[in-house]
Amino acid sequence: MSDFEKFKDKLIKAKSSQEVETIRAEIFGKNGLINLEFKKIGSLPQEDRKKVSSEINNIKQELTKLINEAAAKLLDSEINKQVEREIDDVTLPEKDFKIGKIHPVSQVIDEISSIFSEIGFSVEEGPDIETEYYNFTALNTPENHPAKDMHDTFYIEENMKTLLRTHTSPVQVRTMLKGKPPFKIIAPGRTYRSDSDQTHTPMFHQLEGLHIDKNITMGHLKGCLNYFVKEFFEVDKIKMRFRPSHFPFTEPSAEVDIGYRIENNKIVIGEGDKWLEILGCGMVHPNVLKNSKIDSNKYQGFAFGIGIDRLAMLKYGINDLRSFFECDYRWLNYYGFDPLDVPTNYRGLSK
Ligand code: 2NL
Repeated sequence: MSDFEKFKDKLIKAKSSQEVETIRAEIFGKNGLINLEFKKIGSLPQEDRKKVSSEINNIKQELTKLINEAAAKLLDSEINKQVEREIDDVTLPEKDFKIGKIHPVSQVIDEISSIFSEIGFSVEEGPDIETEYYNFTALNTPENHPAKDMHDTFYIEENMKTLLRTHTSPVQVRTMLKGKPPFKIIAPGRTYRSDSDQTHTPMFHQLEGLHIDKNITMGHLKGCLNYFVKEFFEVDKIKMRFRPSHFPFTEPSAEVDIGYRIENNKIVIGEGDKWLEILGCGMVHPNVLKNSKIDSNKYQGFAFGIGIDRLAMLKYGINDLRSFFECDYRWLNYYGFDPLDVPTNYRGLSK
């Protein structure tokens, strides 16, 4: 039976599992090779029928085996090729979240955002590259202020009109100019100053807060910061003091210290007879309100600024600031947080 050899050859040359299935139909279908051969038996002499039908049965078995083998082989390589193609399919649902950690700075920004969102603050962001106007002038910083010095600020252009923001306050000015009071916002982000030693890096993180409304007082500021510090350090009571200070953008201005003591070589926050400075704050200066198109006779409010990196070091016992930005994978693996454990107030921030 030459047809048998022809199909065998076709099977060997088949390039896809679908091609094999077409051949299977040509052999075993209603009008396929096998049925046609069986039909021919009726016209054969009686004595040949048994021999020929047993021959056809043998061919049938052999072809079945060949078809199944060819189909399995081709299907296998087709699946492998598909898996290879889909390995980079970013739309597939992720199953293994164990790879990668959240940097302590990101963790602390998420924690602080969660704390302030609980009392009605929303998060605002703005550009890292700022103009001299939004970074200094709008914030009531005098033309000859030392912060504006080339030694402290990274200027981008020779004419000193564009710079890397030295704080996130310009975000708040931009937000106030965009909308109408009241405002209740926080602005976390990267900030830059030309400073590099044991305790300063040229890029660092800051979070500022602003609450503008009718009849906002320093009492609100104290209550708000007291709530924040207690939530952040996850303690019930906190020793706190407001020390008079000076910033161009607030009047009056204060720096906030919290009480602490050292116990078994570890820091205990909230009690003790030592003081630690953690933030600066004050009532927004009328000139800043004016520059933000807010009527200072109707509205006033408080603002504060917190250094995130130092706060992260304090809470999570990290003693070298520069290690934050070295991108050492072992360090991140040790100090980093699980991406699935999003901080929320009610569940506990650092759980
Ligand atoms: C510090 C001091 C401070 C502000 C930041 C601010 C922002 C606007 C208006 C008024 Cl739009 N003030 N921000 C106020 C007081 C202090 O930061 O030592 N930060 C680490």
